[in-house]
Amino acid sequence: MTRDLTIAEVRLTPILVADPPLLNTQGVHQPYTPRLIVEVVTADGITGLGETYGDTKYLELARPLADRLIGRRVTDVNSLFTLDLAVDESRVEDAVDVGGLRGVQTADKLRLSVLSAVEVACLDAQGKALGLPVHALLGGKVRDAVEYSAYLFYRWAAHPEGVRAEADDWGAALDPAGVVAQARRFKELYGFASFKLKGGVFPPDEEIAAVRALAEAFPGHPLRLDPNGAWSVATSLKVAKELADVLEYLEDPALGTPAMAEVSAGTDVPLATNMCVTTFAEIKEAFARDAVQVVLSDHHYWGGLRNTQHLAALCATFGVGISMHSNTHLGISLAAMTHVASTVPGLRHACDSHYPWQSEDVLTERLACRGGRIAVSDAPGLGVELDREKLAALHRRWAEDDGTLRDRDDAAAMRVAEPGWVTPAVPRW
Ligand code: GKR
Ligand code: MG
Repeated sequence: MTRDLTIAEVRLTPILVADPPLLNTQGVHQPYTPRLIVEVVTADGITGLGETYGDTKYLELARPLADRLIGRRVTDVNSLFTLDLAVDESRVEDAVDVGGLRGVQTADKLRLSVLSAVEVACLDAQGKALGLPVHALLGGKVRDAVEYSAYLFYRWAAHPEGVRAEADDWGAALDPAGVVAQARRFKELYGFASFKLKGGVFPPDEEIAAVRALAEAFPGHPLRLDPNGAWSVATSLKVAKELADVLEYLEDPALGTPAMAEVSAGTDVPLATNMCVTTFAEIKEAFARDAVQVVLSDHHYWGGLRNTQHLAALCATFGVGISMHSNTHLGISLAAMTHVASTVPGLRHACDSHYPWQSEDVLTERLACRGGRIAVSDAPGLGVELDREKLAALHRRWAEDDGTLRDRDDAAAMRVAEPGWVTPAVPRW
């Protein structure tokens, strides 16, 4: 049967998703974080799903794009990236100056972050139309399950008093014992074998002690520490020296390629990044200077699943490792990450995912992680199903918000507890 794969409708649903009080160098997560769910519906009534960042600047770009997708075919993925999308430049802050957590912000990266959700939705729709999983559309999986790492955070037991938030029973983790307890629970629940600690929160000696405690509790398990560029070169080298025997890699110890290159020259501990190599334009200098040994791709800002494969090929060519970065995301993105990760031959490091921290989702069934792995779905498309009631409830929360939570701002969330808080200058230590 010939299918009509013309896009007849595009639905954009901004939502607010519960997020625990996870700490990072800029502040603390808001009680609710914005995401955008994209549905691309074909003339035949097949719906493809995509997901991306949901802050206002992404929405402003997604809305006019949605109109321009009508009449195109879900198979026309390459030409999506030739669409001329006008970005309001005032929305593109220089994140390096404010110590941003996901590297430089450019108009192009903003465009790619929105287009990636459309690309994923188109691939989901194609897969459903053809009866093929997304990994098959990407050339086929080379593994049946993708390994993920536990993503440990320093955290408070609850958001500040008086703030509307969803409660959880994880308790506080503000010292080595708390971090180890969190890691044990993650291992019990999901079987994770490697552990990443989000650092840059406490003075480096305290974070070194936490990683040491993890190494004692989980001997031989790969460990990572990621202060999001909060340290100077000297501090980075000191931490690398003290943890050299237990670290799988150190992630973005210092900010930017020149500083990372200096750190890299002074240590044998591999350096990973989701901050200094976040666009194709940044690869040449970083690889030429041997500033990073592992690139953590985020299919949202790299521009989708096929761009992630291109990135993986470049990394393989230059002998640089690849794995996946994660930011607060739901099951649609986790499914997309798992499909693309399953197709990358040289994936040798467990991928990151915040997903276990997200108690809410828009799917009928959450993705299951067993033995630290997520099975690669062979069902048509992404292999996930939208739960419309859940989507509507999370959208209602977004619609009822007075605007304070629609743009993620970890420093503003921190000011609720510490009124004088400003985003720390980098390097912080
Ligand atoms: O959500 O607090 C956080 C993380 O710090 C996140 O924003 C980073 O982008 O997880 C990310 C990372 O690996 O740097
Ligand atoms: Mg990172």
